[in-house]
Amino acid sequence: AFNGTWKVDRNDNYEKFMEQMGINMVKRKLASHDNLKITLEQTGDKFHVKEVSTFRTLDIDFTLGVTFNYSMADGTELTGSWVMEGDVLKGTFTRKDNGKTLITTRKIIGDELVQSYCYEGVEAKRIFKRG
Ligand code: MYR
Repeated sequence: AFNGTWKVDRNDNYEKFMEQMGINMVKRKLASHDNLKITLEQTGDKFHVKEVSTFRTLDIDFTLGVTFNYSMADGTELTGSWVMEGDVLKGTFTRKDNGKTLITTRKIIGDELVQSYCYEGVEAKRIFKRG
C-alpha cells in the first residue's frame, strides 16, 4: 500500500515542529518548501526509500524492527527503527546529540500518505500525494 512515489502536498504545524527541533528560521523557511519526494518500495519486511528534495538525494534501506542510522538534512543524526502497527508504519528515533525521542508515523488515508512527527510534545504532519 505504501509502494510508489509520493510528493509532499502540504504541511500541518511543520514549522512549529522544526522550531521545537531547534532548527533556525532560515532553514525552517527553506525546509517547509523542500519539494520532498519519497519513493517507497516494500519487499516483505524490508524497505527501500529514495528521498529527493531541494537539499539532497538519499537512498535508505531498513528492515522493520531493526535499528539504523539516519541523518537529517541539517546533519542531525538519528538512530531508531520502524515497525508496522496494523496498517501504520511507526518509527521511533533518538537524536544522537541530545538523546531525545522523535516519533513518526506513515499511514495511507484515502489516496494520500500522511506522515506525522512528534518531538517534545509538538506534533506536525506532512501530507503526500502520489506523483
Ligand atoms: C525514512 O524512512 O524515510 C528514513 C527514516 C526517517 C527517520 C525519521 C525522519 C524524521 C525526519 C524529521 C525531519 C524533521 C526536520 C526537522
